[in-house]
Amino acid sequence: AYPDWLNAGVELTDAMVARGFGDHTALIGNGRMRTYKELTDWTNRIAHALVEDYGVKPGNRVLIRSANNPAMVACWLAATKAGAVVVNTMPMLRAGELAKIIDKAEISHALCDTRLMDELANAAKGSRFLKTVVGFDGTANHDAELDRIALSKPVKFQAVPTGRDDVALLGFTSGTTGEPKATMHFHRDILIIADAYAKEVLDVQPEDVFVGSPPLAFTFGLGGLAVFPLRFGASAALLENASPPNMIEIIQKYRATVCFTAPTAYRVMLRAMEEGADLSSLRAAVSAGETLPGPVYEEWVAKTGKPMLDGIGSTEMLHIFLTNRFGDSFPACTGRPVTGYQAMIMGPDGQEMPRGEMGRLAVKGPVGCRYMAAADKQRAYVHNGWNLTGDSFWQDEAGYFHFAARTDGIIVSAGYNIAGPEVEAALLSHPDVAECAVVGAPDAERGQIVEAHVVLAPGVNGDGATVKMLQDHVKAVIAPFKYPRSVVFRDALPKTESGKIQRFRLRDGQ
Ligand code: 3SK
Repeated sequence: AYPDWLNAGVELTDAMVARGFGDHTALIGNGRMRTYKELTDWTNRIAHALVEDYGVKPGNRVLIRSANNPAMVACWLAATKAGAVVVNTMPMLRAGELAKIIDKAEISHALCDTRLMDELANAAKGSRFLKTVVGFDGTANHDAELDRIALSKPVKFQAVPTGRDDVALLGFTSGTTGEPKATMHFHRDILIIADAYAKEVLDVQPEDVFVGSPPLAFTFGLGGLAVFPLRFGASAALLENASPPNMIEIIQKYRATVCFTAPTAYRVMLRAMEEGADLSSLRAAVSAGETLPGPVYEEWVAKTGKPMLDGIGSTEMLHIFLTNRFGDSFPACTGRPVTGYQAMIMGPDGQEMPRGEMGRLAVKGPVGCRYMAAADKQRAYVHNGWNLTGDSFWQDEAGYFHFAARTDGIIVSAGYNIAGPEVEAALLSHPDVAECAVVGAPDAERGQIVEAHVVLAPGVNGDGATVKMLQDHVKAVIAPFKYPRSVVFRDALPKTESGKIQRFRLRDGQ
């Protein structure tokens, strides 16, 4: 039960100071540690600046663009306290991708790490909605416009009295077509994910130190690296570049206890353990974002003596809803629903499938799935409160859920969801590409990689230099992580009689 009036930003800062965590470390990043009191004061000063100097009003949509650092968390919490609806975005996004989000979410204000300003400035040019772009300094220097103004403000701020069911956060998913779609999350939802998953499954304690790789812009990262630690008085170490070696360094330095990342990174960490990396401080290794292969789970258990907690969540449902647990986890198994959530395998008729049979995973839970301004999506993906996911699963006799396949053609590579059509559009914007089709190809390291099948324009040579040129082109047009790691040149693409590209043939290696 949550009170009618609730502000998630206040609950994660001022309320924690009131509960006695003021001197406890909240955030570590860019070489500095911030206590809960310092974080609270910082967010209150920024909130003053947003309201008084930049005219942020309750309900305004505020975009934040940054890598994972304490300043990004402070901006998110401050905007939330000011009653804004926040859209956190990844630093890799290019102007075209940002422009779509700005338009869809009707963003009025943007807070941007000054190091990432160029693409945002381009996206803002000519926008009907975005009129105020403010720079902050994501480094430890805190020497940009927003930082300077905030410094002149009081450390107390009367947060906007938001209702528990007021929208606080928009989570964007790329969807199958690459057209971004927003899902709406209430102030209450932000706390629910902590009070459900993080409490029940991780049993977070103030002594815990969290580390991980998912961007805060992805709700997996926002939950795992900000909401969960802050809700329970624990600490989060934030890394702008969360490569496995950097994560290992931080785990060793701060004796981190909880890690959130994808199997690709855990694989690299396992190899590093053979070279002497000390990961013994980790009590919880949470794996999500892509399927956890059984052998990776088994090797982790063998090397650490602890389970790896495989989970699945979604931006639509905000965070993890199916999970393995300490003392109740198995390889190649995603466990059972988090307490308060229900899951079932739905057949094409909308009815639950018998145990052992594969079907679409549907979930229902306290956070709900609400698409913004997309009634068609809501009708297609939410039936009687059940959110139809993009994954096929089967449930065993004991009630545990097992992943089978994606149902929607999304390519999941090293934890990133990539829509093939978006990569196709980027490739087709190059004059040397006549036709193309993009599919996911199996890959031992990344689970899947983006594979582009390309028919070149007449007279263009398909050699190594062309591959590199097309890869660079994609990286320049859309977020670089979406580039095709494999490019196959073809004389023609397989098509049906009516001219539809048969991507399944390409997936089958035909
Ligand atoms: O499993 C995922 O991909 C996911 C997505 C959003 C939020 C949380 C998770 C684990």
